[in-house]
Amino acid sequence: MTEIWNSADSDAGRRAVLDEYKRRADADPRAVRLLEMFLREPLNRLPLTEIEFAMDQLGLTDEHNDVLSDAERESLDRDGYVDLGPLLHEDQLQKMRERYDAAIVEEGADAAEKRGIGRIMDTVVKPMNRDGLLDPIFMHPRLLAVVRHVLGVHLKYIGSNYHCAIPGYGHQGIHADFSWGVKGEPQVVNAVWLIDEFTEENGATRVVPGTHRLGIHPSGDLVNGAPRDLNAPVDGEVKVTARAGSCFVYNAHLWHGGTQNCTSKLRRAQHAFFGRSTRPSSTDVPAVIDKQVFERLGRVARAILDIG
Ligand SMILES: O=C(O)CCC(=O)C(=O)O
Repeated sequence: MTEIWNSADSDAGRRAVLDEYKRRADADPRAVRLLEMFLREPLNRLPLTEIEFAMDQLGLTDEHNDVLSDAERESLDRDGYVDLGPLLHEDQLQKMRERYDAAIVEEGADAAEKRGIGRIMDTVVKPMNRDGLLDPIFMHPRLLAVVRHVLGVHLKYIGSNYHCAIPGYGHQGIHADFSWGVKGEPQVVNAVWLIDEFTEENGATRVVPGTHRLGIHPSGDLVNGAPRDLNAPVDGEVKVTARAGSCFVYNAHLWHGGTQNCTSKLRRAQHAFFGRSTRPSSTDVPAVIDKQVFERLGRVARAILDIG
């Protein structure tokens, strides 16, 4: 997939290489299916004028808007991520913690827990967001300003999940979230909302500044001629430590991963994912959105979710 994606700069070029690959006897049907999904006709559900309207309402039409500072844009371009600082108040955070803890109990530990990480998929479009408590997770203008800087105005929400490192767990191998094609223009931007403070000890995310510019996925990288040990520390990696309520946002080409929570408390985080309007979503939003959530959303929120 990576080879085909990187074989051309345009989708037309990639389609031509994919057509050739499909004729091969050893073509991998899963790879073909995934690439075809990506390279099909534009997959935006709403006309692009809706997201243009939303960006205008949020003051984000102009790339040089004042929702982000020049220093933040520079740090994003240079390092591949930016910490936007605390954007949620303590009372919001306390309500969110209670909401997530209750949802984990309701969904059941078996369904939610994966190797010591409590997870709930699609949080912001589920009934748990009927009152809008989680709306800032996908709608905060500062977060959307970062997404807009990386992807342009034609962006959309593609998924969200709650991610809670349980005491003793949380370590992940170093990875990039766009598993193929980390060369060229990014297709995805991800945000991590700190529902609890991230410290050196409690499983803060590690990132390797600047790796979004390497064009190499860590799983395809060699160290002294041998495949990289994805579980080992990477030269130059830093932990993103920050106050509860902060949001850090990264280009999905950036190398990063969760670290072990060495405290006796939960490390709660909420992730939100964004892609280009015309590309496929990880979540089929119209299929999973709760009717009451949908009904209370206005035109700007619906444009970001790309649902009408
Ligand atoms: O929450 C974190 O610390 C990072 C999680 C992550 O990178 C992932 O689940 O892919």
